[in-house]
Amino acid sequence: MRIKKIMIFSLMVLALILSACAPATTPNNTMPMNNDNSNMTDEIPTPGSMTADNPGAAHMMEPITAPNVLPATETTGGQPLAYRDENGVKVFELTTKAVQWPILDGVTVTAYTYNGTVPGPMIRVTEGDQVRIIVKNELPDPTTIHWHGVEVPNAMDGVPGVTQDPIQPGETFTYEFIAKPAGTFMYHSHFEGDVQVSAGLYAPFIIDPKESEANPPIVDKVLMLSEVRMTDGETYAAMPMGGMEPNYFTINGKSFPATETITVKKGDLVRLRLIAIGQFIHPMHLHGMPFKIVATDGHPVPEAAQLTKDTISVAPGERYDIEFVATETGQWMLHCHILHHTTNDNVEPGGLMLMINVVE
Ligand SMILES: [Cu+2]
Repeated sequence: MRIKKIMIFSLMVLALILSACAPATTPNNTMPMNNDNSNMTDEIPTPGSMTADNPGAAHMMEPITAPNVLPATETTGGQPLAYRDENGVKVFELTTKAVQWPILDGVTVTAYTYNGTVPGPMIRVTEGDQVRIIVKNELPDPTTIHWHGVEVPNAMDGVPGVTQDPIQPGETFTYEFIAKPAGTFMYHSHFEGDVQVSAGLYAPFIIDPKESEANPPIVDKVLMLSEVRMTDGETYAAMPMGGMEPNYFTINGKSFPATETITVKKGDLVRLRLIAIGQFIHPMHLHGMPFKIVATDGHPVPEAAQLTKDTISVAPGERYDIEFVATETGQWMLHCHILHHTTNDNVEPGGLMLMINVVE
């Protein structure tokens, strides 16, 4: 009898709850959100959305341009940058400039670059080195450099309007700091980063440990992942929130089949330092052999915590060092598993793919 009363009471409560919820779920609901999306958009703009009355967004829509953009004189980005020694300080020189950068046979983008390549040249030093980087800005726009993940003094952090004034066109700025800790890092523009980074202002910054590694890899490659939009011969920064979808996807500034083929010997320990610098996440999948994640964002993963995987999602700003022993000969593909990212202007194969060629 008592159970029956509880059941009746419960049903009444349930009926009350359902009646209270009903107006929000009936098709007769007249809330403007359901009836008129355009009004809703006018009244409450989505943060970061592009509207005609959002002048701050205008730069996103414009093609990447600069006066007198010359064809690139180098063909490969991310190559080690030479330095000079000044009283024990390693001095590097960077010039920001626009070039015509081929990403593929017959496809050339207008790129903002460090020293004329995409990615810019690799700065590779040893933990504890004093480094000085002299940056000359030859772009038509101001810029700054952020040393992503490197533990620099605040004044060297490269945030315009916070830690420094922007480097104006024609100006030079000098960064100086002690390189630490060891690991896979990068440098990139921090001025209108949504445009300038997408346009090519990014490069690897590798800090080797002071003590030599117990089991160093035979092959050690940096792979920087990005995207770009090309329409009607004009280059645009890809803007995922602004309807500016990318149609080309690059590894070290090249789209497959122009990406590098990495040739290794059977038995070699291979380290790939994956860096996502665009505005999209890329789940990178290796055929044939699993790998271990040996470092995340530059920091070593203790051996007991190293996951064994064959696909690793690299989100914008992240770095993963992965290692595998090339146990099987053949052409093994490494590619993004968002399969639209393995196309060139919607044609497969392309984009974020490369071959690892394991030979005897
Ligand atoms: Cu992808």
